[in-house]
Amino acid sequence: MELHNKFLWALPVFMLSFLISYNGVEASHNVYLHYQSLSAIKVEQVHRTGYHFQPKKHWINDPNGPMYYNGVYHLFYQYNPKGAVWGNIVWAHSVSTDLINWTPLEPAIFPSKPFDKYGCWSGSATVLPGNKPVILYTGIVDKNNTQVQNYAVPANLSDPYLRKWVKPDNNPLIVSEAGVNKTAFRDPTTAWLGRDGEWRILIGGRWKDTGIAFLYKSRDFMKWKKAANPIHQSAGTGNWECPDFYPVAKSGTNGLETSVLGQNVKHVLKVSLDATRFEYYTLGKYYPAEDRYVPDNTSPDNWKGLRYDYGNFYASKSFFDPSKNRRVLWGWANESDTAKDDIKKGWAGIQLIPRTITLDPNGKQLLQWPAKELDTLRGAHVRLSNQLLKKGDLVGVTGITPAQADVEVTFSFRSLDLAESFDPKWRKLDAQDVCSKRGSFVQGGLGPFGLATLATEDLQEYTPVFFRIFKDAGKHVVLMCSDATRSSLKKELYRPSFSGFVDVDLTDKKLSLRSLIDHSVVESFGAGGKTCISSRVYPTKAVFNKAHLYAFNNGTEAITVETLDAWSMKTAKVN
Ligand code: DQQ
Repeated sequence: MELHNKFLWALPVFMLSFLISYNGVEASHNVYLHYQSLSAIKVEQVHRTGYHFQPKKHWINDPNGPMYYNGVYHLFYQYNPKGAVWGNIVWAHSVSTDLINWTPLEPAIFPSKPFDKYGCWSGSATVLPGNKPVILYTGIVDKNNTQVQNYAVPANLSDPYLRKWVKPDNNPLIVSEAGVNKTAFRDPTTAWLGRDGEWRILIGGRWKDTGIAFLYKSRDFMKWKKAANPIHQSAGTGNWECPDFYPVAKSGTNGLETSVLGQNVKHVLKVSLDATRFEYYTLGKYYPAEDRYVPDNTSPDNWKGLRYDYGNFYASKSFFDPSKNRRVLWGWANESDTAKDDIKKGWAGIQLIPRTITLDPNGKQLLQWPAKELDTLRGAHVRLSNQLLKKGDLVGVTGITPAQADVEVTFSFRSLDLAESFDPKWRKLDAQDVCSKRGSFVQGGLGPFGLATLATEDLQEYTPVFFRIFKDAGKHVVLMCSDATRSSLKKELYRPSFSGFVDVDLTDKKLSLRSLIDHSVVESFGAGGKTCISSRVYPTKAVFNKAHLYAFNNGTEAITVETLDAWSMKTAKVN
C-alpha cells in the first residue's frame, strides 16, 4: 500500500473526522513507501529559502535538541537522508554561533542498535551539572511501532562541535508500562531538576482520545520511574506529541533555565496534536510537591487553545540560552504542496526563524520575536513615513528585494467607529473560519489593511497579511490573517486562510506587523509578537525579482502607515 497513515488508525473515527474537518490540515506523517528512498536527482531552487534553515536536499521535520553548549548552538532535526518524503529518520546535526548561519555535520543519531533499529524519533537535550550534555530520544524497536526512550552522550566532550554521539548499551532507559499505549509514547522533554534532587521529564502520549503528558523521575538520570499521575492530561485532544514544559518570568524579559521554580514564574505546557497537526499551549501553575500542572482559567486547554503560530508550524521545541539569558523557540514548517511536488523539488520542510519567548505583560499569553541576530542579515533599507492609505489604495515598496525581505510596519487610524459588526454566529468559529469568510478581498470598515507579499503587479498572485477590526457587544475584536488563497496560480496546493485573533489594547489606535518574507514562506508577527502566523506559499509568477511588496487598505476608514521599514535580507549560510 503506497499511502498508509501511520498513527491515525488508533483514534476513534468520529473524533478524527471532526478534528480534521475542523482544521482542514492533513494529519500526521504519511508513509509513501515508493518515495521514501528515492534520492533527489535535481534540487529545484525556485522556492528554496534564503535565510530560513533547510538542508541542501531531502525531507526534514521536527527540530530536536536544541541546545547551547560552550559557545555553540546545536540544532538536531528529524531528517530523511534518502528522500524528500518522511522516512528513514535520523537526527541530522548542524551547528552555529549565531543561530542564523549553520554548518552541517554528520547525523548525530541514526538507527544502529536493537533499541532504535526502526527509527530515531524526536527528543531533547539536557545539560547536566558538570557541563555534560545528554540527549533523550525515542527509539522505534519493531515493525509494530513500539516506542522506547533512549539516551546518547557525546563521544568526546573536548570536540567543540560534539560531532559523534554514543548510545550506551544500557539503553533503553524507559519502556512503556502495562496499560500504556506503546505506539503513543514518545518525544521526551528537556529534564528539570526538582528541589528534592530528582530529575523529571515528560513523555507525550494518549489513552483513547485523551492526550497525556506522562511524568518520569530519576535521581541519577539512568533509572527512571513513572510518577503515579501524569503531570497533565486533557480529554478530546488525541495523541500528544513533542510536549514542552518550561518556566517563564512573570516580569521582565529574561528567559529562565528549565529547572527554575518559585513565586515569580508561571509555567508553559505546549503539546503538538497528532490528529490535526497543530499545537496549543497553556500558561499555568506547576505544583512541584504534587508534580501537578494546572492551566490558568484564561488558557483554553484543548484544540481551541492558544497557539504559538496559527499557520504552518509544528513539533516545536524551546531551549534556554544561558549566553543571552533568553528562551528560544524553534518550529518546523512543512510544505503545503503535494508529496509529488516534494519529490520533484528534491526537498521538503524548513525550520522557521528561532524566536525569543517572553510572557506578555497581560499575563495571559506569550510574546514571540525573531532572534535579534536575524537583524545582521538586513541589507538595503527603505522607509515610508506618514503614508495615507485611503480605501482601495495599494502602495508599492520598492528599492529592496521583496522575495527575500524583512518588513516592519506600524499602522494607525483616527477612529474605531467604522469597525464592522462581528456576526454573533461567528463566535463559535475559530479565526481561520472567520478569515475565510472575510478575506482581504471583501471590503470592510476598519480594515482589511496590511501587507501584500509575494505579489505580482496585477495581483493575480499575492499573499496578504492583514488586520480586520470588528465590533462585538461593545468590545473590539482584532483578526489577523495570512491568506494563501490567492498565493499561487498553481492548482493542487493547500491554500488556507490562516488566522488568529489578537488580544490587543486599541486605545492608541495603532497596530504593528512584522513579516519575514523568504520565497516560499511568509512568517508574520502581529502586535509585537502577540499573534504569529507562518504560511508556506508557492507563487508561479511572483518569484525572485518578479515579486512585489505593497501596503494596502481595503476598508472605508483611512489608514496611515506611520512608518514602514523594509530591508533586503542577505542570504544566510542555512546549511
Ligand atoms: N515526529 C517524530 C515523532 C514526533 C513527530 C517522528 C512529530 O517523534 O511525535 O519523525 O512531528
